[in-house]
Amino acid sequence: MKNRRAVFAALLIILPLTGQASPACSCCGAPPSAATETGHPLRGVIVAVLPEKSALLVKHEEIPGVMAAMTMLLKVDAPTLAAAKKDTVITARLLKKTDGWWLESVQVAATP
Ligand SMILES: [Cu+2]
Repeated sequence: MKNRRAVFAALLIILPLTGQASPACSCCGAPPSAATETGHPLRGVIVAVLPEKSALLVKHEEIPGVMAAMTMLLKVDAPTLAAAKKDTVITARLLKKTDGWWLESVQVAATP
């Protein structure tokens, strides 16, 4: 039953992928704390704007208790996406939703 084994192997590969269809951080597998309801303050730089994913690639600073500094995809709403520009330093609220990590209240940060 070589064929059956191949199908099983394929499922093993596909299932974890569909389980995180949204681009959550690999290091952020920890269950969200109650604090994620209101989100965590985030500061970072927009590395890329990805309209096809409704997301921004953001290089963010450490968020204590949530995740280390990293570059990751963060979903945003359409107006935020339209206004976003590469290389902009932003502050925002980071929220864990069922479909992944979102940024809300995105604002251009004052750069020193
Ligand atoms: Cu992250």
